[in-house]
Amino acid sequence: MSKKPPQPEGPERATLVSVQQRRPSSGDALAELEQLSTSAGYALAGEMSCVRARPDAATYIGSGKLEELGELVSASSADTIIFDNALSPIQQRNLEKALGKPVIDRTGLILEIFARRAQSAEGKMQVELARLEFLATRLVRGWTHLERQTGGIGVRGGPGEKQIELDRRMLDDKIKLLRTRLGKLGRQRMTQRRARGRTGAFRVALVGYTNAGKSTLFNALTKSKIYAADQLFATLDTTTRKFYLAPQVNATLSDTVGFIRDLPHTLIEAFKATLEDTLQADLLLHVVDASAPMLREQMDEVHAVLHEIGADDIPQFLIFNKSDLLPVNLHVTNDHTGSGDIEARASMPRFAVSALTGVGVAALKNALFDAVLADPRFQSVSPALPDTTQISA
Ligand SMILES: Nc1nc2c(ncn2[C@@H]2O[C@H](COP(=O)(O)OP(=O)(O)OP(=O)(O)O)[C@@H](O)[C@H]2O)c(=O)[nH]1
Ligand SMILES: [Mg+2]
Repeated sequence: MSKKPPQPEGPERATLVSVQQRRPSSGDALAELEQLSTSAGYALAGEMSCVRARPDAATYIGSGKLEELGELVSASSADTIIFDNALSPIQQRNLEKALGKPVIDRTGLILEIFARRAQSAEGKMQVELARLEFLATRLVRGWTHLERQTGGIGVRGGPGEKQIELDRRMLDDKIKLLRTRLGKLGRQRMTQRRARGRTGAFRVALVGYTNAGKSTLFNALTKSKIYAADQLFATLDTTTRKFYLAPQVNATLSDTVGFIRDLPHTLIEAFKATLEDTLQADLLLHVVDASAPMLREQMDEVHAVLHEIGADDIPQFLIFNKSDLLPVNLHVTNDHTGSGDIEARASMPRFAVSALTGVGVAALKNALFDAVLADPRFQSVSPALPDTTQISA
């Protein structure tokens, strides 16, 4: 029996692969994959991007590129290969066999990050549910991560049908159990939500692409110190705090998990309950990283997820954050509508802010106060401007 080679010190090294259907306009697909990989704790060991109109059924990239990738992997002594594209179980297996290393795809990578970041019991259960559901789709054709544990990579033939049946039953049972537990938590939250509803707070929720600066803005608005960092999915669990707008106004602000292109559907499903809870808001602050090259695509993605969870009819402010990174003469509110339902978005109030430096935050608070005044529940609130000395204190 061969001995396992000694584990290399430091983080696992990953070679990144991105396949585009058409010639890419920029290297942004790889840039985001880099961010995802480092957020999951990988060190980067080489990158490869290529154009392919149709994925190869067996290996996604085709034999010529696979050979090239093999050379790159051994030259850069990578431990893992990460694909930006969704791989079928058979493609993943063939690639692993050819490269002799674990291969993961974008969905697997995002699930890894979520698994690392989940803090609350509910968050952990949601991620586990998403992971098991993803795994269940991989049980087709007799290859699973479970097989890796029992048989190992490269063992000829898959596990017998009986084994697959057992694995599937085990997975199904676990999935059912998690769903029941999450359902119970959801009902508890519903009760809490009703209780909160009676208190009549004006509820504001932050939404946006991951890394847009939601948590930083949350801290700026509520004078809190929740975790904000230059990594994707720094926030997984929702945080809700009261925040000050004016003496008679009871307002709450919620920070939520960020969105990303091709967010695995199992994750949206798993997080739906928490998101739905948060998105019972009176107003959404859609935080956009105004300095992001893919800003339009990111905004479109957020609108798509909001639509999917049925939150696209909640009034929305567009917050163009990180204005400090933009050239001073660029007027952020011009040409920042995004594509898609432009008409709906054109009417959304928009603000340029820097959550980091505080520029524009007071103006945003004023607008929030106006939004509260426009709400029939707060008709008795005096329409004086909020106490700005309090705000900047
Ligand atoms: N220059 C600049 N950086 C900012 C600003 N706001 C946030 N950042 C930085 O952007 C990075 C991401 O900020 P977060 O607040 O964690 O972003 P988030 O939207 O909560 O991200 P996730 O929770 O990962 O989805 C951090 O490094 C922040 O310091 C800003 O106005 N200007
Ligand atoms: Mg955050």
